[in-house]
Amino acid sequence: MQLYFSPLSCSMATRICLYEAGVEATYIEVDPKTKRTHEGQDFREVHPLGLVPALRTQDGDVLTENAAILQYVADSHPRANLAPADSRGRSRLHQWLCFIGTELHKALFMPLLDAKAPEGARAYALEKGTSRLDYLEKHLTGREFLLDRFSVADAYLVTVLNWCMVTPVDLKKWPAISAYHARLRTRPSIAKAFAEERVLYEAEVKRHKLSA
Ligand SMILES: N[C@@H](CCC(=O)N[C@@H](CS)C(=O)NCC(=O)O)C(=O)O
Repeated sequence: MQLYFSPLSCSMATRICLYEAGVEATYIEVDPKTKRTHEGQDFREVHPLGLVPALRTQDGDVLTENAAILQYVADSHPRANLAPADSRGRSRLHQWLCFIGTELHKALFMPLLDAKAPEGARAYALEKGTSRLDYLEKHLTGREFLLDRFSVADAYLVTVLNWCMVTPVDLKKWPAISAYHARLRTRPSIAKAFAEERVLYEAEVKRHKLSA
């Protein structure tokens, strides 16, 4: 398997799940500005939108979209128990993957992370995001994970919550989310993925500064 990723972006959720499942994979870094890999390949030849993650599976198929890739990793490694097997549990998983992808990742964090977003878009995202975080806070109160056990949705959520470090979303206002985030960051697969990608992220920032 080959995972196209950019450091500390949403693709880190897939790396976490591959570590959880003990899968040997090749990690191909994509520069989010140039859309090129270190080998100089134009990533848009792999995914025309230039969005990570993209996963090339063993049979050569390219899968895109976090929700699809994460469930593919879970389904192809059932022993890792990263997704419920029953249809009711799977629907709940799907519910949380959609919530994270649409309400948090895209609606809340993307305008905050995008240097080109107008100020009004950031204020709007922050204001709307409050009710989403309140909702998540209520759900996580008294719970260890989003579902009954660790799942691919937790890998996605912790990845997205990391972006609070570089945006005005202050998790102190949501103690259950804050505690969940701090707890999950100590999970070995997550700590390893974060430490590795942080080094790559710092190198990426340096590269961008030099080329500016
Ligand atoms: N709907 C896509 C969104 C993926 C996405 O937004 N990826 C970001 C990184 S977190 C990206 O590649 N951004 C680069 C860009 O917007 O050009 C998914 O869920 O996989």
